Amino acid sequence: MSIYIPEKDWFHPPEGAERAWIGISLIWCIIMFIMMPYWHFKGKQNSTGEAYRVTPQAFVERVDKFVESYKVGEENGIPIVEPPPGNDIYLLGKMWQWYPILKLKKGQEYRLHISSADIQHGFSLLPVNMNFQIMPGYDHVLTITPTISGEHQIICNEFCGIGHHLMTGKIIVE
Ligand SMILES: [Cu+2]
Repeated sequence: MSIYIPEKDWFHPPEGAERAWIGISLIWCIIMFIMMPYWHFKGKQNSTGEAYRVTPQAFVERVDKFVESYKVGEENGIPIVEPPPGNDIYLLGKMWQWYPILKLKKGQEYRLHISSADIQHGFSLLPVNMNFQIMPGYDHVLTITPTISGEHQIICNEFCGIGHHLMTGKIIVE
């Protein structure tokens, strides 16, 4: 709220430093705008947004069938699953674990289906800074080719309740 009535011709076009800063911020906005689609393709960290509707129950059934078919071991009660390369593979987020542990072959392509059995979770693969929102009701599909062998930790980066900090998982690449 102004105390004084503005003079009649109150508008003066920006000049000097003000003009320069408007120009700089505008150019930066345009760079950021171009970077978004550019990095989507060049950065190789973003999914193309391939997702399908699926009920949580139906997804859990698929995961159970997948685990039953390719289970090779167990760690702390969580099955280790080694599917043949090229296959559809499944990962379920639920309060509060990532299920099951996936054992994959380096350099082979897989179709990774991720979904949640209950509420929203955040799939975060370390240390390669890949982050995806995992929603119940959506089968989020990522076409992946593991390039780094070793054990990769998955954490949940979307607060999902009292056990959120315990919600870790694992992908083994060999
Ligand atoms: Cu969480």
